[in-house]
Amino acid sequence: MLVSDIDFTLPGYDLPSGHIHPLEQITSEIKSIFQSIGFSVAYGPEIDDDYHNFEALNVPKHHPARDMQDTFFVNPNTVLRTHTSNVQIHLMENQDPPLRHICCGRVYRNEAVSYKSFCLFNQVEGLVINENSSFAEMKGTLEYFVQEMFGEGTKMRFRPSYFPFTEPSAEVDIWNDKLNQWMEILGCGMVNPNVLANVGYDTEKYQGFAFGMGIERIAMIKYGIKDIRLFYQNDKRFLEQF
Ligand code: 2NL
Repeated sequence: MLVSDIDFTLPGYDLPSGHIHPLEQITSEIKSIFQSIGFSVAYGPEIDDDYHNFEALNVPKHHPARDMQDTFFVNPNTVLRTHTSNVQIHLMENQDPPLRHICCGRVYRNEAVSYKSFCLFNQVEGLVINENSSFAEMKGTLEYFVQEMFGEGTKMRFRPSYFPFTEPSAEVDIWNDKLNQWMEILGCGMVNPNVLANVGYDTEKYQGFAFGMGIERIAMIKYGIKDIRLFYQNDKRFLEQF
């Protein structure tokens, strides 16, 4: 074939391009929403000691979460983090208030795998510490988040709950019009003074609020995904829908 036989004006081949994983898309969206109201983003270790994952967070020695059935142990004093709160403990140890951060990343749970729970999932947690943070400010912050994430006018409610690291604690539900039911999307509360004392903060001067949510859960509710394992199978038929 001669070079003169080639038609250089023909369009080239269409190369298929990859795109961003749905979990990363949702994480970016959540980060931008909180960054727009002054939160910084923090990261930390996925393998940590018992102290930073449990003890400092006021999770008592015999709490069920510390059981072999719920936590992956690297050795008796080292775990795969079960939430991203360990990052916030490191942050508070290294930085004086005020604090206004979210942290995101992978967390691990030694649970039976099913359509609704996987041994690994992604979390976003937020932490605000200053001299006058309040439950009302927490409600306003999370209401803003829900309206941005799920659309203006999304109906939501706060429901009393319990976590060792917050007191009082609440869970947030949003109303799902299609399924005609409330869906739980996150947990939150005022940081337990024991946690503040553990990192050396003056509990007479400082208070704060915190919240945590599972990213897969947010994505499943937002897009109507029925099985958490789909996020981890890299099936193109699933991924190409996002
Ligand atoms: C959930 C609930 C929550 C927190 C996480 C937190 C962190 C520190 C101090 C106090 Cl350092 N609290 N995090 C608080 C309440 C709830 O997560 O359902 N996550 C998936």
